[in-house]
Amino acid sequence: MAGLGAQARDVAQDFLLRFGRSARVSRAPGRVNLIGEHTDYNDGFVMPAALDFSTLVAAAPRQDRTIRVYSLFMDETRAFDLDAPAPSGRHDWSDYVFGVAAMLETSGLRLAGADLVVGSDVPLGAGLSSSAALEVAVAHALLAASGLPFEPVAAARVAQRAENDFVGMRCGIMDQYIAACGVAGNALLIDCRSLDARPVPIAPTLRLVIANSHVRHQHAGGDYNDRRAACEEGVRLLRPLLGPIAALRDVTPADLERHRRALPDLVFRRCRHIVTENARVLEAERALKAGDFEACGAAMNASQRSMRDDFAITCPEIDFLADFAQGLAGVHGSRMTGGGFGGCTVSLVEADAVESVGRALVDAYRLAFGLHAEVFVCAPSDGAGFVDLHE
Ligand code: GAF
Repeated sequence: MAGLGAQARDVAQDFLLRFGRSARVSRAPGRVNLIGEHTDYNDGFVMPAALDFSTLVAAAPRQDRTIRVYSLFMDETRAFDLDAPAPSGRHDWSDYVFGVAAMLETSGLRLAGADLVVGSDVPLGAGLSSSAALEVAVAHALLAASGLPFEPVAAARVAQRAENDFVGMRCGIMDQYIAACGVAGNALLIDCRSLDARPVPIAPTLRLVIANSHVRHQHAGGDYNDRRAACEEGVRLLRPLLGPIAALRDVTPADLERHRRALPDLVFRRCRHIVTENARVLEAERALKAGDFEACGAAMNASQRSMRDDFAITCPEIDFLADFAQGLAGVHGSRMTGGGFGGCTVSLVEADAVESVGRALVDAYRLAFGLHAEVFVCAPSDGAGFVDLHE
């Protein structure tokens, strides 16, 4: 992988050749979630880290109100008129760009037109949040081109709205939040209700090892929204029994067990994943801060079982990678990361075991499925900002 400065110079150089003037380069990272899956849209807790893979957007203002964007990956250009915005996306990669422009405008800001060139090394469709990285990098670039300040939490909310209302994916706030607010060397414990966050240092002796199953996740296609609907159904059925609860965040595991018979079994199990996962996120934070890596790993392993058995968002390839990693020396815990139905696992690994763990995962996965698992180590990075072209 080329360094960030070199990648940014490539994107800026393409911009110069294509549009005949110079540009500044904005960046936003993909993410890996250590624990807390599908809890974000239930007002709960999550603990992601920003990746050192990122999306870069070279941008400069135009005199009119057109947004013109070229994607290096797609080798395509698209344009959008800020004065005649489409109400929703058209199932195109540019939806993530124009959705953000449209939502920045509906939030009351007036944008300048801009030319953009987009490049990225965030793996696509791997559950590492390439779409949030694009949205937040575009928000940063468009605000800068308009001379407006980038306020990270507000930008994350706008980017989430772009995905909910323009793209049509009912995601929570986690991915956009960590892309905007990540802190190098740390995971973030995010309270998705208050939108407060606190850094959780990743000890220097630990590594976050990601294994890409290369099974593509399909959650834009409806499974994700189905899980969300089951959680909402649980809240609707529990409200008469528990009083004015707003979300599953307000339900304890004991509450849920007490009223188990008031819920269809499937809804009960979906809700059980969420209420127990919230508790596991807080336990994992406590354990990481106390240096109790065994306990953090145990919470991750329990999360994997809950995603498999109660929330039903894993798949055989992912279950294999997580189970296999859990049995290896030097691995504290392992689980699927992200929305589900494929994608990647994340393992908490002792630094000196990283190489043997990576090799063992690749070999075992090839033997079991005939597939190559790409394994990489994540260095938790900062959230969105400009890239210094001289770095
Ligand atoms: C996807 C969504 F975009 C997030 O909001 C979150 O719900 C995640 O799946 C599951 O934890 O990445």
